Amino acid sequence: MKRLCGHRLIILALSLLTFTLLTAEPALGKKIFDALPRSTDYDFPFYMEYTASSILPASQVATYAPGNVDDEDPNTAWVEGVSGHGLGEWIQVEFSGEASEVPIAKIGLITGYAKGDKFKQNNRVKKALLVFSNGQRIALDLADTPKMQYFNFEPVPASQVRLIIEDVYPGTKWDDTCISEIELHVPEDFFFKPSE
Ligand SMILES: [Ca+2]
Repeated sequence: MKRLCGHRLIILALSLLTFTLLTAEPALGKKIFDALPRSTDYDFPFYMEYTASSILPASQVATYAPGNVDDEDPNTAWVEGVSGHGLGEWIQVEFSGEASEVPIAKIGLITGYAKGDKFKQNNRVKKALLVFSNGQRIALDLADTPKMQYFNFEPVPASQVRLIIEDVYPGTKWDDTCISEIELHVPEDFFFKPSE
């Protein structure tokens, strides 16, 4: 499902985002939503769509779709759906609409299924590779924690960002690799411009 990021949604989400930013580490860059225009004079349709190479079938109590990484709820997660650790499986986000290419300067990740005991019971990502639409690659080493982890880098202009699972911390109960949240940030001085 595409997530529409028009200004009306942005205003509604502003208080939540502000709280998130205040409680996070001092930010280099700002979340993509905070960079969107908030004027009511124009619409600025901008879409982010998460897809994945595989998805664990839904259980009776939860779904494991890729969009779960973008709901600001650490209790929901994308879970890969192949047998084994899921090495090589990926989740990606694609931008479209009025701004189809965005400079990404920072990524925040909550690895694993950050819902109580499920964190240790399932695999957490230990090493990941980011592959941007311009071909640039950035390797990430993740700590084994259910807290948000941030990675800063020189801004990469991208219409798509793919995160590939390269290594995991094995779960005690299940062999499924999970990611609960992904945040993407643009440079501090970046602001989307409305179309003419
Ligand atoms: Ca989530």
